[in-house]
Amino acid sequence: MVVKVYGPDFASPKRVLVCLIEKEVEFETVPIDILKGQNKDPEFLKLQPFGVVPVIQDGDYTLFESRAIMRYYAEKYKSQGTDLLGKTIEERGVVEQWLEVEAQSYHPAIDNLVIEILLGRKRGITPDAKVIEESEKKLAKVLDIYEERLSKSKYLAGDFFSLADLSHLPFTKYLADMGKMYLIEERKHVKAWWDDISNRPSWKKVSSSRWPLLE
Ligand SMILES: N[C@@H](CCC(=O)N[C@@H](CS)C(=O)NCC(=O)O)C(=O)O
Repeated sequence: MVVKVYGPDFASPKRVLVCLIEKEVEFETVPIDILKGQNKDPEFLKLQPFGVVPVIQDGDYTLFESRAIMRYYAEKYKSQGTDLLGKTIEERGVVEQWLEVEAQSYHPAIDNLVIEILLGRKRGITPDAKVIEESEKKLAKVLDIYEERLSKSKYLAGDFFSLADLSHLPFTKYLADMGKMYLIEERKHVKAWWDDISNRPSWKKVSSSRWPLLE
């Protein structure tokens, strides 16, 4: 059964695409243009009641929330492709810890910048300088902690690439689109980590696809 991934051109679905490629799971994509409001169509809302992408369909199994989908496939195909969860329950715990850090601390700060700068530009709204400044400060604080962590291990959860690293890929790419890559580059270990994970063939393949926010 080929997995269907809805909304491939947006950042959150890209987490899922990278995960499926790493796990060597066959998939097809279903375009959903959120800029045209297709994510609020009644048919789409039957699959994803919150009206956001991604959602996957795997036969008659439907799942939404990008990180939940990644966890599902990383577990379902544990011994196929890249092991993204760690070998022991302790390693798994650390993967989960950094996945939560990404979701609760890293992502919200970048998301605010994306809303103000990229979406604002797209919609012709002047960005709120105060929100930008505060979000950037929050992100810098998180990255200082990453710098410390990555001075001790190659990847966030240890010496293996995991879902915790993968989950950072799509939104960190937005920093480049916003001219804010210095936040990564001025931290030696964070930069080495980013250079490593962003050069994985899975991410290169996914990130070279269409990127509608900047059209
Ligand atoms: N927590 C959700 C967030 C999904 C999300 O916000 N997706 C964005 C695209 S990256 C979206 O569909 N936005 C449309 C909207 O907010 O109307 C996940 O990780 O799946």
